[in-house]
Amino acid sequence: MQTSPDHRSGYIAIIGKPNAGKSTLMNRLLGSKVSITTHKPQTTRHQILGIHSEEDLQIIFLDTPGVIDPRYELQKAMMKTVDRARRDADIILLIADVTDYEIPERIFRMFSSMKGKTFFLIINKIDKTSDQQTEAVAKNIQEKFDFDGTLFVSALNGNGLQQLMDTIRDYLKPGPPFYPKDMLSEQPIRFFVAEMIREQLFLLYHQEIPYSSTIDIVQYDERDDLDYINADIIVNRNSQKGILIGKRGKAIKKLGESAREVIEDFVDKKVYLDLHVKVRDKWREDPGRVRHYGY
Ligand SMILES: Nc1nc2c(ncn2[C@@H]2O[C@H](COP(=O)(O)OP(=O)(O)OP(=O)(O)O)[C@@H](O)[C@H]2O)c(=O)[nH]1
Ligand SMILES: [Mg+2]
Repeated sequence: MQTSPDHRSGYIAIIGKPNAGKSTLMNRLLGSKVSITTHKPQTTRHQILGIHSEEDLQIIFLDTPGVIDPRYELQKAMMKTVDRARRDADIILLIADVTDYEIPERIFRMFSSMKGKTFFLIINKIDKTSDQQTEAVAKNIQEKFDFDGTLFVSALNGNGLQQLMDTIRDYLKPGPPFYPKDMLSEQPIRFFVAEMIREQLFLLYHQEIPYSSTIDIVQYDERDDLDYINADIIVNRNSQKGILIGKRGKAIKKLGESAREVIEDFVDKKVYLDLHVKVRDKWREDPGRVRHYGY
């Protein structure tokens, strides 16, 4: 592909605490829902690529899991993902929720050396508080890092996002497009389907259930009349199986129905979703299993 010498491109990592609104922000900047979002922390577990292309530029966003001190293997893999995105990025957006702005020690350590990278502070959720409070929070965080700039946004209602896009454009360096211009993300359909099931699982179940589960797409058949999807819900302990299924299968039926609706919307086709619960004892503590399930 011939590209003009004026073409610009760059990788933009979106990093911050769980629930800061990283995935919501990326989706909103792209104008498409690429990354799942819920009100629960630690929704994102992978690096989710979101590609924004124009004729003479390409911005590759890297949405990342929220930064935490990892307690088990799955969380360790999630933190490796954040670190990889940080290394790969040209520009880093540190996202801070204006109502929950304490910066954990781990983030300080991560950004102690930022040579050659552009670093922006993004204060998110400004719809939730006063300008005065927002300014105070920004000042507090600015004292701790050397930012190239600070922007105030609401990923939810879109305030400040045009300015953020313009700022990113200004900082892009000359470079080729790394992906075809009509591409929005890189993972295959089955990845997004697993994520959509996991999103519904996060929304419908409580306490440790979302954090103990992962989705394994066993079969994905694109048939003429519908897509047939066979997926396993993997849980960490035997006692969680009953909770997932619920009394007379009510809970899993509800999960299946809501996930199917979201998937049908995504593939724009009828879907048959076959869900089964499997116990894989302590899978999230086991490096081999964590890798096996795609983390
Ligand atoms: N009021 C308000 N809520 C927001 C805003 N941005 C995100 N949220 C909400 O914050 C919650 C978390 O959003 P996510 O985008 O999933 O957050 P995240 O940083 O990706 O979280 P993890 O993937 O868990 O690390 C959701 O309920 C969003 O609707 C905002 O600008 N204003
Ligand atoms: Mg997220």
